[in-house]
Amino acid sequence: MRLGIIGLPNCGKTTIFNALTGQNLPTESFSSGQLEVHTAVVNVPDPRIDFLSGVFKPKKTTYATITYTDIGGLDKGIGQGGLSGPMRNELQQVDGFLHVVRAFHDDNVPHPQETVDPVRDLETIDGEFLLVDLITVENRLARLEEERKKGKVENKQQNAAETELFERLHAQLEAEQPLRDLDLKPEEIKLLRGYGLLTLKPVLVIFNTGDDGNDPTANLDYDHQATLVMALHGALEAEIAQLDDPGDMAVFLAEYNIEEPSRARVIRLSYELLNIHSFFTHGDDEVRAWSLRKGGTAVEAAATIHTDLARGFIRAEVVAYDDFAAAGSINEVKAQGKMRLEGKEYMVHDGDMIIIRFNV
Ligand SMILES: Nc1nc2c(ncn2[C@@H]2O[C@H](COP(=O)(O)OP(=O)(O)OP(=O)(O)O)[C@@H](O)[C@H]2O)c(=O)[nH]1
Ligand SMILES: [Mg+2]
Repeated sequence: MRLGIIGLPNCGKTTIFNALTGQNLPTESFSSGQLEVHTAVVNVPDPRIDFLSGVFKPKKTTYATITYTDIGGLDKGIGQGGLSGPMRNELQQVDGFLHVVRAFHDDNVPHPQETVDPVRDLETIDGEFLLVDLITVENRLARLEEERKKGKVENKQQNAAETELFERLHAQLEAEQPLRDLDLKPEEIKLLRGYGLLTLKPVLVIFNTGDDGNDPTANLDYDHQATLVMALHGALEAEIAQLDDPGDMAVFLAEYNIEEPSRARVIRLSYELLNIHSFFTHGDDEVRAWSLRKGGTAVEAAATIHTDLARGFIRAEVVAYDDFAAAGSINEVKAQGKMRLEGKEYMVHDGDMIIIRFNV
């Protein structure tokens, strides 16, 4: 799963990308207005995997991952036809957004709108995305109508259903509300997948407060579905990410009175935002966390590991992580009768330890 880091010029996207990924990309204070993309994969920290790795002592330990893409070059005006093809591609391909909003004051860092105003900036990008989606929806409606007029409609029912759906989207966008606030049915979401609608994607809003003592999330009126909000100190977090030595890190955190770096929290919220959770596989070779959509079944879990496992699925042997951690070993868990045999349709829970029995 991939999250795109977006925001107005100079809000701190690359700084936060560095903080999340431990990279050290330059963050000069200038904005070329050109599309510039950087991608990195990060491990999702999970103490349960650390514990399992300690027990099984595998050759390899693999965490779940999230990919972050720093998408530079967005600015006011893209909704008025200013969105380039390559930029559109980048935005459409991600599974969700990390929307960085500048909330720090620093006279050395120019602001494209002159003043620092987080709520205005948040609404600026939101407004641009609404416009981009509006154009997409209007184009589709026009196409549907054209097909009807020309009598080219192969499936009248489908044309009518799609027209009804796109009219609903249109009304929502005209009311300046994001599409993710509509309660769409799974089949409608599936139908819309190919259109790359931006306001349908989940968003984690991150206010970059710098060293300012304010908390812009305190009185924020921003209530949307599939939307999370947090604040962090961008530059500070990027510095922390450059410290390899745990001792240095402890000193640094104490000096700035920070309990825990925000990195882990951002990654955790990213994971939550994407509506996925983890199941585990274990063995002498590898202890591994896998991501699965919430509500996913045992056979989907099998398919995540390998298509052969799904094709030849016989059953899943499942142990809840908490039961395992309490028992301390697989033998003890079995003795306690806490290993379950489950079929294809079993709904996987977060932290399930799974062995797939299969035959191909
Ligand atoms: N004072 C302060 N400056 C910051 C903070 N975070 C970022 N900056 C500065 O803001 C400027 C822009 O930061 P970037 O991370 O490059 O911002 P960006 O959004 O990637 O910018 P573009 O890619 O050019 O749109 C740099 O000079 C950073 O050093 C912060 O927390 N406090
Ligand atoms: Mg940048």
